[in-house]
Amino acid sequence: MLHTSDGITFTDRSLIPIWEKVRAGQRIAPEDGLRLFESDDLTAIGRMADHVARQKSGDRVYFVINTHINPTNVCVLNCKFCDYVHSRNDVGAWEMTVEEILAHITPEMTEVHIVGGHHPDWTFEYHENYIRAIRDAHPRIQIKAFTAAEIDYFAKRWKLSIDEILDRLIAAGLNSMPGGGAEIFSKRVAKELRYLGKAQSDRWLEIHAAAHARGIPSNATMLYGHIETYAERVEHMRLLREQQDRSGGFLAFIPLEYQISAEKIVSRHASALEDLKTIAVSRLMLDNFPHVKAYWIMLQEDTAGIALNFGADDVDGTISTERIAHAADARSPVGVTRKRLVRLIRDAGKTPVERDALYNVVKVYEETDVAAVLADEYRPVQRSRESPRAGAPLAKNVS
Ligand code: V47
Repeated sequence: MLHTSDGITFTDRSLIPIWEKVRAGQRIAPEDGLRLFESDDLTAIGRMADHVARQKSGDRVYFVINTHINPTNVCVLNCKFCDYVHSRNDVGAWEMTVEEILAHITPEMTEVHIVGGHHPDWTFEYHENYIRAIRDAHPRIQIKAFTAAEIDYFAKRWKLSIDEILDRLIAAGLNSMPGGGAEIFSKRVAKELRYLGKAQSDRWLEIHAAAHARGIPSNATMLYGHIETYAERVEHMRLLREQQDRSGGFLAFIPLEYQISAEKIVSRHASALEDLKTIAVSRLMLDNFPHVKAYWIMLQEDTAGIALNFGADDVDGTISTERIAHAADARSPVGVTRKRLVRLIRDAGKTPVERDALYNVVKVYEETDVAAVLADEYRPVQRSRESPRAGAPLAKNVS
């Protein structure tokens, strides 16, 4: 039997009290989050999440012209879900020089996202140096670098405090931090998937809080679609929501769909329905997060497009050369063009908005701009006078 409540038709009437809270702008409880995950009424859950996303962002969906740089894949860890890591002497291990890192950046980019392995021999000064080199070469680009897991590793490896690490990185040019390394905040899962050696929830949250206290905003991720339970996903969101109440610096939440790694923790990817539900429940649980990202690299573009009507208001960016998901089973391209993202957002019935790493608006794409982009006639405003660096991206974007 169908039940209609203020514009939403429910097949699962147990969701109506949750909708009443959402409509009234009240916070939903962890039990509500669990109820949503356990329900099959995906359409109603999506409509509720879209209501929240529209309240926060209207019909805007954000994207950024960016690149992901992974300076090294040498890593002391051996997480079961990760195919990216290598030992130093493995075939396929890489270690970029500062010049190689700089060669990935073009003047049109407003964000550079940097995440790497926990390299045992790279000194903290080396990391500091390439951040400073990027800042010197590209004074206006926003540098989003180092997960809390990497910062924790620098602290342990080089016996530095979190405060000193953050202060030195900020002095070198850091603007914000990515949300990786959180995985699922659960000791049980950490043990089974061999990431107990990485910053666990308290430490991960402490590092983000320290960044927020310095005016450095950050993101938060959640790796799902492996052995975690719905209750563990909800607990992960609860911890993030409470941290956001305390420190307030999270910009976006990004659910990361597990890409099948060599160890095949599960044999199939999460279904598109599961992806959409996860996006929608995050939007409903994380009432104090400004944005939820549909990360097209891991969701695939089709699902990411649908997610824009299930609570997501961001698709990340052009990315240029993604390597972490593509070390595993990612079926998406390694990067895409502005045109492709504008089309993805427009096809979802939303307004594309180009942003920088801090969500400052670079450009709202009105109808005429969308038409120009799709006709290959759009010319972006040159943001700076920096001359292009030598070298080319490692792989071509898909247009
Ligand atoms: O920390 C590793 C995860 C993360 C796999 O903050 C995997 O804007 C799925 O954090 N399947 C890196 N995930 C990516 C990341 C990220 C991406 C986009 C935007 C932002 C942001 C952050 O990827 C790692 C780890 O949690 N990961 N292996 C895998 N097989």
